[in-house]
Amino acid sequence: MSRAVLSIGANMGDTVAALRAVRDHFGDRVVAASAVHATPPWGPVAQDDFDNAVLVVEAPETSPRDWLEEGFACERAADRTREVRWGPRTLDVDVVSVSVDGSVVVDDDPDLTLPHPRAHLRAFVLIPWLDADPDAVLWTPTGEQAVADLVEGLPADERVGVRRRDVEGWTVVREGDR
Ligand code: PH2
Ligand code: MG
Ligand code: MG
Repeated sequence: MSRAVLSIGANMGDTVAALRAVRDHFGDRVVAASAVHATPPWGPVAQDDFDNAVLVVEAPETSPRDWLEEGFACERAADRTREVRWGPRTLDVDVVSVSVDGSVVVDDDPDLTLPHPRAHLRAFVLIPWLDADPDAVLWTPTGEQAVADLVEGLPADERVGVRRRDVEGWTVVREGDR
């Protein structure tokens, strides 16, 4: 079984519709879904707040590359353009981590570095991920770390900036709830 943690985000156009389209695309492969969280833009570009969420998806045979390609297909369907690095976008689908048959995939491929090399630093990834899976663990170069501990270690101002939203028709599914 292949299992991927996807961080999805948008800050242009109908952001919730874009996130919903990703969820619909993965359909019953979605085994956990966080609430939508409003998050201040991280990075050097001044831009609107994002809506971010985390989906955990599972399928018997899907490779890490296939998960990424499906994310790109969702981005294309949302008319995603790549004009400015870290800039505004209609949809971003990032593969945070993949495990196959319970073993985490570690790969320094520059096209798909796994686990995502900056995930452990980003409140907009970690807080929604914890919402979807309270027992989540992230492999880092210094060892496995509970996502709960990584969230604890975030600067307080980054943590409080991430606000859980109550979005009509968006059901939160916690890992293990199914
Ligand atoms: N994505 C970026 C750059 N900055 N900030 C937030 N809050 N959420 C994002 O998804 C995000 C960002 C580039 O991928
Ligand atoms: Mg991104
Ligand atoms: Mg991306």
